[in-house]
This record gives sequence, C-alpha cells and structure tokens, in this order.
Amino acid sequence: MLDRVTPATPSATPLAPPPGKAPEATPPRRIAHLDMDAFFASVELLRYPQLKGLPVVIGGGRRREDDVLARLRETYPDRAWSEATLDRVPVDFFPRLSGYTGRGVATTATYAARQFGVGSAMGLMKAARLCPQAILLPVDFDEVRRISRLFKSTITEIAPQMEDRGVDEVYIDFTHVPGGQREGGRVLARLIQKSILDATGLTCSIGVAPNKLIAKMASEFDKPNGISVLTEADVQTRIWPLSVRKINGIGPKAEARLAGFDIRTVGELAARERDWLVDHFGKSYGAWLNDAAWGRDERPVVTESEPVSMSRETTFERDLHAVRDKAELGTVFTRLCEQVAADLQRKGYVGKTIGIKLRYDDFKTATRDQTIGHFTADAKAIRQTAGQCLKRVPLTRRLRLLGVRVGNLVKADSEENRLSPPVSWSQSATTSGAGRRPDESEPELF
Ligand code: DCP
Ligand code: MG
Repeated sequence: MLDRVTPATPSATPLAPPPGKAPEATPPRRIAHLDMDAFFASVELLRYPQLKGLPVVIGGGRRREDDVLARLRETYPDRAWSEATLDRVPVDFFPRLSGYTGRGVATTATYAARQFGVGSAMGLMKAARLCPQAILLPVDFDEVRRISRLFKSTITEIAPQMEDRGVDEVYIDFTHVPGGQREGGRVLARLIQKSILDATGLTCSIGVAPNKLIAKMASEFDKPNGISVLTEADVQTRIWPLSVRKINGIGPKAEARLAGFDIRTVGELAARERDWLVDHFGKSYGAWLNDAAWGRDERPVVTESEPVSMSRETTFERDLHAVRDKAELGTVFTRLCEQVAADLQRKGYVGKTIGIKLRYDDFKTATRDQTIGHFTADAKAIRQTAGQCLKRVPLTRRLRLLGVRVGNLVKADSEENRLSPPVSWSQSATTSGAGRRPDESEPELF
C-alpha cells in the first residue's frame, strides 16, 4: 500500500477516482464502522461456551458471581465449582425465560433468540412469550468493559485513527492504512475482524464506505460477522431503498413527520428539494436531511486523544413544554449536566465553554453558549452556566431534544487548568448576561 504520511483532506478529496483512471496521489477516503455482534450476550457466551447457538437473552440485572457459584454448589454438591469450571455448568441449570413475570427489559439477545423475534429494548415478558426456552442471563459490566477495551486496542494497533463511539462500536479511518484501499477496504476489514476474533473470541461486523454516515448503515447489512463494502455509486442501489430510520440521526419523531409528507425511504427523501426540506425541518436539520439522503458526510474520524468538546443530549419520548413539564425538564437538564460532568471527570478533562442545544417540535434547533473564566468539570457549575444559556432561548414551543455541551477543553492536570483563576475571581462571562457566583441560588428554569 501507499506509505504516504500526508493526512487526508476530506473536503478536497473526491469520493471516487474518475472511472478508468488510477487513483491520484490522494487516495479516496475510506471510513469503516465496526460494531460487535450481540455484544453483551457474546461476552456471556465466552464464559459459558456451552450456550453457543442457543437462544440467550440478556436482561434483568447485574451478574453476581458469588450467587452463581453458591447456587451451583447447592444444586450439584458432588462437584467442585469455581470460575474456572463455569464452562461445565449443565445447560439445564440456567434459568429460562418461560414464566418470567416482572418489568425487566432485554438489553440484547443472541442471533438464535432473534430468530424468534426477540430483540433489544423488548420487555422480558413479551420475550418470554416469543421464546420461552431462551436462557436469561444478567450482564457483567466489568467484563463488558474489559472486552470493549481489548477489541479497541486490537484495532488501534492496526489502524490508529479510531473514533470511540461507545461500548461496542467505533469508526476507523482506513484511508492511509495498509490494505485500507484494497478491494475498497475489504482486505483491512478482514484483517481487523480476524485480529479481534483472536484477541477476544468475539465476532464483529464492519461496513466500509466513503464516509461515516454510509459506513454506519453498511455495518448492519451483513450481521453477524459480515463485511460490507460500499462506494458512492452504491448509494442509490443499496441506501435509497432503506427506511429513513436507518439514517443515524433520524429517530421515531422525524420518521413520523417525514411519513406525514409521504417520505418513507431514503430515496424518497433524496427526491425532495433541499429548500423544501429547509422550509419544513429548519435550516440546519433540513440541510442535513438532504445531505444524508445523498450520502454526503464530511465528518472526520476523531480520535479520542483530542476531544474538543463533550456533550450529552436526549430526545424525549414525547415533546415537552417548558411550563407544563417543568419538573420533568428540570430533572432531565440536571441529569444531562451530571452526565457531562461525569464524562469529563472520567476522561480527565475540564472545559470553560458551556452550551445548550434545544430542538423544538418544528425541528428548528437553537444553541447558546457561554464562556466562563475558569475551567470546570463540576456538575453544579455546568448546570448553573447552562441555566444562564437557557434564559437566552425562547421557550414557548414544545421541546423534542435537550442537550448540554462543555467545550474549550483542556486536560484536568494541564498547566492551563492550574493557571486558570480561582472560581471567586472568574465570573466574568464572555457573553451578555454575565454569570452569577456559584453560591447564588438558581431560580427554577422550567
Ligand atoms: N445495549 C443497551 N441498551 C440498549 C441497546 C443496547 O445496554 N437499549 C447494549 C447491549 C448491546 C450493546 O449495548 O449488546 C451494543 O448495542 P448494539 O445495538 O450494537 O447491539 P448488539 O451488539 O447486542 O447487537 P448487534 O449484533 O445488532 O450489534
Ligand atoms: Mg453491536
């Protein structure tokens, strides 16, 4: 492969070389999305390989190791049980879904269980009706995190440009990695799949495409253990027939609204004028819908080492009103601030630009931010400044989304943070409506 070290300049890169011509000096952008197969369930199957091929549903709580061993010793007192002998637990020992009563929800299910229609976010009682013989196991978050770190480090040893998108998925920039252009990226995808299998015993599915948006859809095409390679020319044939819901960023509300205009597939969305979408869905979301339908997406793969901001947002089950749903919104708002603060603290960052994002029921989006005089990762400080921002947006329409962002990040242990002035001296904000002192009580916002 090319041994160029020049970084890609995505905005200047044509998505594909002209037909019949060899690729130019700058190779086309090839972006992969990798997603582990039935992740939480597969992690349990590593511990209990005797369950391979059987319907297994994960849900109903956390794993308690001691409980399992105690019950095993009670049920089979003639055998010695330990962590090391769990692969010998008879299949009959495991609890079945049949007769399940309770309010638990399935976190995920093995592909054998999915054949019966069981899937993530399904109530366990419904799952029990569909597949009573399924085995029900709790989740082991520690083990999930360990395997998550292991598969990600396996990837970065091969392809260093990796963006962490959660416990079981990542984007990888294949463009300049050896094998990343061969067969459109299939060669490198195969190598990564095999390396992850060797390191963890687990399978994953990979989509390789000109950008993140298409790659994310492509990774689902051939699950489990599949590889799908798409070029720009495949957008019409492979993406346009799909439901708009397959686009990452179109949720149930947007889907329903689009359906109201008889837009159900990506192709139908692509057929609408960009201006029409902007008129009906707002300037930024409408333009984004148009770009997405045509497979346009220039977002770079952002490696975790240099985050510029961290944010948390949530789309409500139903649109909420600032006055009538004041309590609920206030709770969500506080929780988002706590989550961003926890993210910052876990990753060792502090920031000083605090912002909010609202999306109204007409899909228009509003953002406001405020830069304070010191860096922070404190939930209360974030909540307070975010609250100031909230006072600068109209709150007459119902809200469908609320988000909180902290930007201008530096490492918590950096010199820059140490040199930032103490809190009591640092309340002059760079936006109008200057900040309050942190000890001043905040009026209710919703
Ligand atoms: N998960 C969760 N809550 C949800 C959905 C998923 O906690 N509502 C967890 C369980 C999954 C893991 O996140 O195992 C990854 O989510 P995926 O959507 O990637 O689902 P799976 O990896 O289980 O299945 P797939 O093979 O379809 O990727
Ligand atoms: Mg997955």
